[in-house]
Amino acid sequence: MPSVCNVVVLISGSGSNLQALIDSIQADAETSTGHPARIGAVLANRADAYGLSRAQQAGIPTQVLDHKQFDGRDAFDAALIKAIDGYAPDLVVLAGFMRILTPAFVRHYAGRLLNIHPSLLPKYKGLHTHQRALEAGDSEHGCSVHFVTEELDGGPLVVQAVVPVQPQDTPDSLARRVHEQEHRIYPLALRWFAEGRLSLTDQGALLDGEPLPATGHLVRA
Ligand code: NHR
Ligand code: GAR
Repeated sequence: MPSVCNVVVLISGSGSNLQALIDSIQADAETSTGHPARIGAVLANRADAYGLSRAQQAGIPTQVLDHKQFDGRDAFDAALIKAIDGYAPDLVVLAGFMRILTPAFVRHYAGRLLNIHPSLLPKYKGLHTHQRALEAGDSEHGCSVHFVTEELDGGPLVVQAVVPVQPQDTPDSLARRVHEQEHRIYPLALRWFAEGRLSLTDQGALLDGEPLPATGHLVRA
């Protein structure tokens, strides 16, 4: 890892996870060593993504690539790679990015592409995770940070936060509590990667050279 890990963040919407990453980096700005990461750019596939305003507020360059302007996923992902590589990132972070990425894209960023997903993977890959956890009557739900591989929401887990489900929970109330945990574990994973402590190998995800458990590092709300 270079002395500062340069990060490009991809978003589609509100960007509250982006904000948590920005805040965690800024909180360290005044310490003697500073934070090991900087966000070099934020890219969105929607011009109306509120996270673009958050980035601009923090003085971070932004760029929009509207997937609807491209003829298919291969063309969109090729343009996305070109735009991202213009910022020479050491790490690419998906923070509520809602487009499935092609195998060519995922391979290009192998080992330096992270996602946060609102469930305790491998449960509830895909969408509407909070509703599905409630419908299944689960007593615990949560969120996961994982390395992105070609298998959708199936890459090696880095960290999970477990959130107890309460009897009165609705998808919205549960989502709120899961979000609080997302804002805790994504900065943690970013710090580990930027410090050079977290890597992806043929043996899966390693922290400090040791294999992480299949669940990733576990934290509880
Ligand atoms: N790409 C690959 N190859 N692998 C992963 O693990 C990925 C990925 C792209 C995004 C985030 C993921 C999530 O955390 C993610 C992981 C979007 C969809 C989806 O169905 C599914 C999973 C995720 C993100 N997207 C629709 C599509 O057709 C569009 C939905 C919309 O625009 O609202 O791409 O959950
Ligand atoms: C987060 O809950 C994230 O886990 C989820 O979208 C939300 C984005 O919130 N990601 C996915 O569902 C990916 N398919 P944010 O824009 O406020 O960070």
